[in-house]
Amino acid sequence: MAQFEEVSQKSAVHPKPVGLVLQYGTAGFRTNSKQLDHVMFRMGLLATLRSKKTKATIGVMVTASHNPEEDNGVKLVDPMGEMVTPAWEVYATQLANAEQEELLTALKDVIEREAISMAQEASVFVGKDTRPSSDSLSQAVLDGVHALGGHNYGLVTTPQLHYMVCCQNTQGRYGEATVKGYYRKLSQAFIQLTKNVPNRTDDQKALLVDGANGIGALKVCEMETYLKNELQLSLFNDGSSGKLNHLCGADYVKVQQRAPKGVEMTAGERCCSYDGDADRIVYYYSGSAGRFHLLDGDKIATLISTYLKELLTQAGLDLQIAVVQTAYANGSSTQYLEDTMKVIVRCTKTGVKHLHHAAQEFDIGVYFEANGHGTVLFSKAAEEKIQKLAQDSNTNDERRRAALLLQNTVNLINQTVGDAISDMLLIEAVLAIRGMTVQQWDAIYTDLPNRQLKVKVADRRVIDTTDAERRTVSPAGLQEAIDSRVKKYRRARSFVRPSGTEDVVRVYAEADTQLAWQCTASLEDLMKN
Ligand code: 16G
Ligand code: ZN
Repeated sequence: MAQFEEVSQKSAVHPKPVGLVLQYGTAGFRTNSKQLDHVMFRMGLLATLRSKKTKATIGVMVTASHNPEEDNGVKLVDPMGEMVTPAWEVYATQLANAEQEELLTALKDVIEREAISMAQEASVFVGKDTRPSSDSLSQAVLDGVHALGGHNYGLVTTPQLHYMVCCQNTQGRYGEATVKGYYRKLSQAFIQLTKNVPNRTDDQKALLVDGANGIGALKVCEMETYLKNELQLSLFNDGSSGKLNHLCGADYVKVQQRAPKGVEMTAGERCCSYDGDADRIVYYYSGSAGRFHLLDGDKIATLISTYLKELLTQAGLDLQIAVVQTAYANGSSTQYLEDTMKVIVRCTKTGVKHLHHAAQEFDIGVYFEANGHGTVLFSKAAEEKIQKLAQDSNTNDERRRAALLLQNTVNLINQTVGDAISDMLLIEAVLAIRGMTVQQWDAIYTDLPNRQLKVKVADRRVIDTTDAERRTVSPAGLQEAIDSRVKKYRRARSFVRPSGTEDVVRVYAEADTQLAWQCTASLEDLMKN
């Protein structure tokens, strides 16, 4: 077939280095950008097949998120804007690792197994971040997609791409499948939410943003005019001079627990950091004694779920709300959510797809990783109930007001995936509506001191975990060794897990004193030996 001949010819332009083996990991393929040209081309092919199979638009995002600028990566986005289904992750790995002469066989194998009709049309949306390598790599994806109906969005944040794929496949019901449509929908919802808040001062509207020198910085600038001064942003690390993710960005701030380079913050000012593709956000401020205070994904989940629960009560809506976390969630946050707020808490394995999936089981599922990636999912039934009440002119004012706030909140949230810009607007709206300062938000509960580090080992795959990565089952004796260390400290908890994105083992510990430091150090020694 002519199609396959074209694949053969074009794949020769994107040859695979012999013997190179890569894995479709937690967030797609991710490694040094020099190794990725053939992977991009092949992911263009696979996205086209996925599109034919689902008869829907599929997304391909070229980014390595918070990784160093030299790296790059690629992930596929399914029709509703979610991560590609696991069976196709396996195909992705097979296709990426097929040697040059095996590529056609591997491709035909997918076509046969999935019974794909090659006559079906395909549509693929491609997005990229601001890395120097993203231009040529996204071109390689497009070569794979070639004439089969690909649409190139150019520079977008990861969540913008997810959003547009979802809009396209729901015939506009979720919104318009353009970047402008995204700005309009979110900004309108934000303005609706904040317009009735009395006496918002300029101070309350002010927010410092660290753009990690990435795509989020460009996009939040584009959005600003739509916000009509309801939010006054001061942007740092906007990409004009600094290097992507270098000493800045959400991952740096969360892991180092310190302010990013280049942000001029004064005591008490609200600040936030995005990561390199703007799907994560963390907040922070500097306390009176210059102490750094971090408000991570757990604090964000708590703020949002408290707000939603309060509105549900005011609206008299009986909807079940749950918070989904991972092993990295600070023990204090879990305790507060379960004991004080009395919401259901679930713990899943690390990686957005696991949290997203678990959150779908509830009327309202708030999910956040401690690293700042998260969003809120509303079931169809929940959305309908909210909408119905918001439009019901027979209901009393308080209930109606709460329902309208809920309705605009739904519109402000990017339900396809965690989104730094959407999360930022939601947090700003919640703080405004509840009249809270960042310090009051921080004081909802106190984080247990914690620390995470990474350890290089000979083969990280020998570590196998269970119970949402909170315990190890192999190698034998490891869990016992961890237990014996942890029991020396109060309110202590610790775990180790192999990273899904780097060749390292991650070690986490928390305890009610800074002794968490000693605990991780001792585990580090253990892992090295
Ligand atoms: C990826 C995941 C993130 C997870 C991180 C863990 C997505 C979109 N991103 O960045 O959710 O926290 O990997 O990395 O799923 P690790 O396995 O190296 O610790
Ligand atoms: Zn990211």
